[in-house]
Amino acid sequence: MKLTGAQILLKCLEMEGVDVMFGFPGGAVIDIFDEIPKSSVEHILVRHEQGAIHAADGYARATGHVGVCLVTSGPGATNTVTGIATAYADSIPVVIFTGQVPRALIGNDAFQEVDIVGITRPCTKHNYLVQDIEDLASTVKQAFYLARSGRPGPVLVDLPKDIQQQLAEFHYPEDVSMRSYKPTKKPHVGQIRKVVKLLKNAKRPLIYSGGGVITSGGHDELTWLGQTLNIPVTSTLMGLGAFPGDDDLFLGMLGMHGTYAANMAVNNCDLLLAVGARFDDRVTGKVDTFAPNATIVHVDVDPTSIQKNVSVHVPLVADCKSALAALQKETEVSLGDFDWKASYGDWVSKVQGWAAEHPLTYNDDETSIKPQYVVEKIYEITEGDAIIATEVGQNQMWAAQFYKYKKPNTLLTSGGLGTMGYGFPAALGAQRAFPDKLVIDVAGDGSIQMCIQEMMTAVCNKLPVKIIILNNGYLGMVRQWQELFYEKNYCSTCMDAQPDFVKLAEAYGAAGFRVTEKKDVESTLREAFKVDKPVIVDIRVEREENVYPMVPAGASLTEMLLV
Ligand SMILES: Cc1ncc(C[n+]2csc(CCOP(=O)(O)OP(=O)(O)O)c2C)c(N)n1
Repeated sequence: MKLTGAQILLKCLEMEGVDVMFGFPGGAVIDIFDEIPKSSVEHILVRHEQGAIHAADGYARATGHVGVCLVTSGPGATNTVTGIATAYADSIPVVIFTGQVPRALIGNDAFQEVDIVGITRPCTKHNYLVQDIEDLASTVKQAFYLARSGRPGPVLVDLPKDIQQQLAEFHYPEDVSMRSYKPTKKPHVGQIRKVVKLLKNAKRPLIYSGGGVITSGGHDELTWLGQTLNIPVTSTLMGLGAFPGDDDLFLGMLGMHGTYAANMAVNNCDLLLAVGARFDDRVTGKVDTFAPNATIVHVDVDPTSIQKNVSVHVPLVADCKSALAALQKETEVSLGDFDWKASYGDWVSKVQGWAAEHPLTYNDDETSIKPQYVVEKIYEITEGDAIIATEVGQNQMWAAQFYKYKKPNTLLTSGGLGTMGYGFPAALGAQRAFPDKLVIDVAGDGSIQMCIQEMMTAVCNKLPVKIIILNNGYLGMVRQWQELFYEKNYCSTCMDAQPDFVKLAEAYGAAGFRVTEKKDVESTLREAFKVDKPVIVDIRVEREENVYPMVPAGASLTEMLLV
C-alpha cells in the first residue's frame, strides 16, 4: 500500500522508537501535523521554535537518545538556528525536521521560503533537502544514524510540502551504509599499550574528562580507571557527572572558573589523559602554558578534534567508552599486581593539599543571600539526585561549582555556545523524559526572560519544572567582566527593571515564590520542590557577587583570581 510522505515520515519515527517530538506547526508542515494524531508519536506544542529545539536537546542530554524537533518553513526554521548551533557546539544528537515550500517554488522567494539547508550547513553535523519521495525513508534513517553515531550532533532534514503529499511505497531500511562515513569505534591496540606504559612510568598523572565520556556512556569505565589506578580527575563543564562529584579524587572543573586544585594539577602533572574533551579556550587559558610538564594523551572519537588546539603526544581515535574499557583490560592483563596507590600516593596527597588550601568557597554572610549558598542548599535538599538545567552566566558557573553531580546526564547546560534561554526549555525536555524526577532550572534573571514563554508549554503539558532564579538584577557575568576589566563601566547590564516573576508565574497558571531573606531560602525551596506544577522561585541574591576562581581570558591557568 502506498503512503503519503507525511505518513512515511511518521512511520519512520515510529521505527526509530521516537515517542515524543517538540515543535510548532505552519503551512509547510500541516500535512505532517494532520497525521500526528494517527501515530504513536506524541507532539508537544511549544510557544516558540527556539523552545522546541532546546527541549529536544534537553531530552537528548537527559536520556542519551536522539531528540526530535518539527517546525515549519521560513521563520519556523530560522527560529531553531540558535538551538541547532547550541546542540552542535556540545555534540548533542537531535534531528530537526523543517517544512519547505513545494519543490517547484524553491528559489522563487516564495512565501516563507528560506534556504535552511544553506543557513544551517555550518552548524549541523549534516543536513538534507529531500528532493525525491523515494529517498525520504532512507534519508530519515541516515539522519538518525548520523545524529547518534561517531561524534553525535544535530542533523536537519528539510521536507518540501509536495513531497509530504506525494505517494510512495514505504520501506524502512534495516541498516545504513555510507561509504564516506565510517566512524572509528575501537581503539588501536598499539596506542592502548603505549598509554598503559605511560601510566606505569608516570609520577603525576591527571585525567581531564569531557562531554565525550557522557555521550559514549563511558562513565563506569572512567570511574574504574580513576578509582582503581588512584588518579585525580578534573572535568570540563560538559563532563560533569561522568566521575562521581563527591569522590575525594575529584577536583571539580578546570579552566576559567575551575578550582585551584584542578588548575594547579594541570600545571604540574607529568601525564595528562584527556578523554572526550577538546581543549576549549575556556579550559586551556593561554595555550602555550597549558600543561607545560605533561605528556598529553588525547582520546576522541572525532579525529579532527585531535591536534586542533594543542599538540598532543599520543592520539587515540576511538569512542571514549571503548577506549576506557580497553585501557582497563590492558592494565588488568599486563599490570594486574602493580601498586597504583603507592605509585601515585605522593602526587594525590599534593593535589588534595591544594584542594584543602583553596577549596571552592565564598564569603557567606547573614545579611544577604549569596547565590552559592542557594546552590548548596539545592544540593543538600535534593541529595544530588535531581536533574539540573542551567541558563548561562554566573548562575551556570555556580550551578557547576557548588552542586556535586554524581551521575551522568544530570547536568543540562549550554557549554560550547553559552546560549542564554537554553535551560528552561531543556529542562522541559528532560522532565518529559523523566516525569517522576525533580528537574530544576538554575537561572539568572536575564536568561530566564529569553524563553519564558515556554511556561505555558510547561503548565499545559504538566511538566512541573522548578525554576530557581538567582536574581541579582544584572546580566551578572557581563557585569563581573565590566567590574574586573572595564573599570566598572556597567553599560547595559543593569536589569533591575524586571517583571514581577511571582505574578508572571501565576499568570501562566504556575506557582510563584519570592525569597528576600537568607533564613527563608531552605524552607521555600523545600516547599517549592513539593509543588506538583511548574514553579518560579525568585531569590533576591547579593547583587554584585562574583564567580571565583577566575582565570582572566588569555591568561595562564595558574593566574587565578581567588576569593
Ligand atoms: C543569547 C545570548 N546573548 C548574550 C550572551 C552574553 N552573556 C553571557 S552571560 C550574560 C549575562 C547573563 O545574565 P543572567 O541571565 O542574569 O545571569 P547571571 O550572570 O546574572 O547569573 C550574557 C548577556 C549569551 N551568552 N547568550
